[in-house]
Amino acid sequence: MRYVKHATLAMLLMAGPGLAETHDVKMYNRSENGAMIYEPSYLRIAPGDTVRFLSTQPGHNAATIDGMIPPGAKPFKSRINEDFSVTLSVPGAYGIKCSPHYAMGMVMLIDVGGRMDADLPPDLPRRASERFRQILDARPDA
Ligand SMILES: [Cu+2]
Repeated sequence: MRYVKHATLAMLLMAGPGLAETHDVKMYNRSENGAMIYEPSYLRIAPGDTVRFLSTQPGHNAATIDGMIPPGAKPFKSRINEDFSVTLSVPGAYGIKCSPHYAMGMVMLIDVGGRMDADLPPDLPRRASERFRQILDARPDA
């Protein structure tokens, strides 16, 4: 009986909003890691966490890439030069692009809920595909 009570409390705590985190992503024309780049370019977060895209340098946005969000997840697209927050609850891999700099390879990957192997669609711009491969290879447990 006592165990059940504690398990219920633990479940309530895990489901509560108090433990959800916010992760900042800065959008740069140039950082020490390259040009047209999200910092960081890879995030692993828990379902229900929020990602906040910061317009650190002007000219960028954050939008989901068609075919690179999990089934049931909602696409989003922020406005250029806008700080934008989105809460991601559906587990899976989210490919994010900067609309004006997609062809220049300004993309990032958000893994919600654990290690997900992102399938790269075959029709990505070449430089976006290259950066995704770098991101995938550089993951902590790649
Ligand atoms: Cu950009």
